[in-house]
Amino acid sequence: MAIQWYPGHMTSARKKAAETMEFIDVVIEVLDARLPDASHNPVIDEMRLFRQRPNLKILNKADLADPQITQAWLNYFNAQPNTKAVALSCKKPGDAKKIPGLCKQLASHRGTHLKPLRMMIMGIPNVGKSTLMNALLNRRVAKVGDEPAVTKNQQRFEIDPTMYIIDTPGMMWPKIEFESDGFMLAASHAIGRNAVIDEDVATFLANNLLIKYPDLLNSRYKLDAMKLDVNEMDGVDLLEAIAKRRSYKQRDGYWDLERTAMVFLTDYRHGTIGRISLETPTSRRAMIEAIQAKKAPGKKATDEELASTETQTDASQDSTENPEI
Ligand SMILES: Nc1nc2c(ncn2[C@@H]2O[C@H](COP(=O)(O)OP(=O)(O)OP(=O)(O)O)[C@@H](O)[C@H]2O)c(=O)[nH]1
Ligand SMILES: [Mg+2]
Repeated sequence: MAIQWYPGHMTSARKKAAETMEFIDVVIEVLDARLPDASHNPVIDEMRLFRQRPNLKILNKADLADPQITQAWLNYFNAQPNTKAVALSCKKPGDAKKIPGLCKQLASHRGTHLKPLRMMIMGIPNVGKSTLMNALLNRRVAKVGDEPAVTKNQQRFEIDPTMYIIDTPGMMWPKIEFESDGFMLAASHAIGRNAVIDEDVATFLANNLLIKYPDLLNSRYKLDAMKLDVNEMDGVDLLEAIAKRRSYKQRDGYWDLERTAMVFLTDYRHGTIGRISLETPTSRRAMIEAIQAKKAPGKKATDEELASTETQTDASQDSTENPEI
């Protein structure tokens, strides 16, 4: 079933962001470097384009993403008009410091005492917007936390007398179009836990990583030592193997897959499995084209068919050599 999450405070956050858009010069859109397009909120583009504001895209949490794939995404975004893209890790002191300079390049008419540069940080929940804000200001002005929807209100801060910056609450959009996007967002913890079943999300992630990063899984969970062949396993097999290795059993004797799912998701979220990207520009394009072809007039696909297209496209993409990375 498709994942959707649009809590009430996001409607007012959206309204407020649209109002503020009139009075800012550059939108700093924070994306998750592991899933840059799936973590892009289309509503932000609608607001930004309506006011014709330029865009600095930050591929944040780059320390957790596959570096070659991140480079492919930077090339992709930097080819877009009125847009600059950089990859960084807000946790590395100094990484965020290049942002004001880049914003100034996008709005060169601003940045004086009389006309300060006005920047607004936007993005989906839990991508690191407030962490970025704190890094830019060198002090802890905004609350951060490893769960979605920590920030509930806009906050404005002066970096120096020639520029200021606004932090905003993480925003989702009312309908996530592709089922696999919902799962990627949930795996990366951009979606509240009340909207998902952890075991389903972990199974999706496990299936995805078995195709793309079998060696990382092998070394993290010592599958070889358990005489398991990573190429012969599916997501549920992997979760069961982890449960077995850690002796996570329920009282009734079955493997505790709920606990295992949380452990596996936490490993991915903290980068303990390794540096992982869930999509590439090529896999993204192929997935969308395949779904559009199935939706074409005269060919009415079922939800199950569409869902399987999303997974298969990723599989075929990553089983061949990717010319972009
Ligand atoms: N590994 C890593 N973790 C990061 C990075 N930036 C932020 N985080 C972590 O991501 C989590 C979310 O950070 P926040 O700054 O609260 O995210 P936010 O986008 O403001 O979230 P909301 O206010 O809920 O929308 C925290 O646990 C941060 O420590 C990064 O570059 N790398
Ligand atoms: Mg925040």
